[in-house]
Amino acid sequence: MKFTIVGAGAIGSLFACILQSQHHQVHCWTRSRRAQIQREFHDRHGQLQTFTFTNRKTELIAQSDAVIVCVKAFQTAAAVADIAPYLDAQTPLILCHNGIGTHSAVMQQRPEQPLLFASTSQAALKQGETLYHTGVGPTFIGWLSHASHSSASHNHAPNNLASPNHASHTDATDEPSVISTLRDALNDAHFEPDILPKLWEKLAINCAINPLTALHNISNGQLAAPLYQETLKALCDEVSLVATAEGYPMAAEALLTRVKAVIQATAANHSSMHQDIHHQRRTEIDYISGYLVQRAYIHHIEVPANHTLWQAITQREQSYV
Ligand code: KPL
Repeated sequence: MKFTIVGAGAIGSLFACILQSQHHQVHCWTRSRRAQIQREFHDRHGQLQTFTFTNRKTELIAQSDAVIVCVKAFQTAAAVADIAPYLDAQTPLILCHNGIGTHSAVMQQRPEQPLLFASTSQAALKQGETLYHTGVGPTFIGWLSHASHSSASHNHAPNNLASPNHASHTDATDEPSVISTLRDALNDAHFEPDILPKLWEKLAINCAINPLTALHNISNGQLAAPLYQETLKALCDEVSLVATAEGYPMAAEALLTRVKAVIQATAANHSSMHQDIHHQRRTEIDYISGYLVQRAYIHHIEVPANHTLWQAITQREQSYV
């Protein structure tokens, strides 16, 4: 298949290398104006392979069978606007980032576009042109909603952070052909007609791990220390309440167990928010803890643990942005 990958950060580069290694045609669309980009890819078995991708060819967007947008949540709407003039209206557009809340702006721009979301637990570290595949985990891909459904009932949240609904033009159980390609390529990828519970599960993990590791300048594994257990429990209790109010019931204990499993499985890693704060970059906090707080507000649910972390990370960002 022919893919365009928008954004060649860690996850975008990982998808690009994996797909090209499986003989798919991969074209990248990055902010860099270079005609080609290169990655020295260290796979999970320590093998090194060099990949070269054509960059920013408008005709290759038009010819793509699928476009995967792997930029940060706050860059997603602008990235879609950038490629929109060249995008065929039938091409599946797959968003992939941490957090929830970009769909409204994208759907407003592209109301007819088949729109999906990929929530991945794959992990990668990019240092310059070198890419390390640092963790494996499942990827869940499913339909996102369309504007005709999303705005009326839920659009009280500022910044287009309304809760998504399902696609109006497509039967949600329809599995696009790109999914079977991604399933083969990514090894542990699954089609989820109802992607929202998966996004909330990942949101819980990110609400728990990302801000705490960033604030305390620690690896994911260091969150297993007794010092953090009370806060992790409070964060999971709050996410469980809000997810349930949103219509995605989640037991708080199950979420906490899942968070602890991810802390163990990714013990040596530094979370994406830790890396963003470390490099004084903007974080995805508004789409993680911020999104949780916005939805909690709609449902009149108190979320003090998440609110505190949202504010703390926002203040940290403002100290350098
Ligand atoms: O998704 C992640 C991130 O760093 O953004 C986790 C799961 C916390 C792994 O580090």
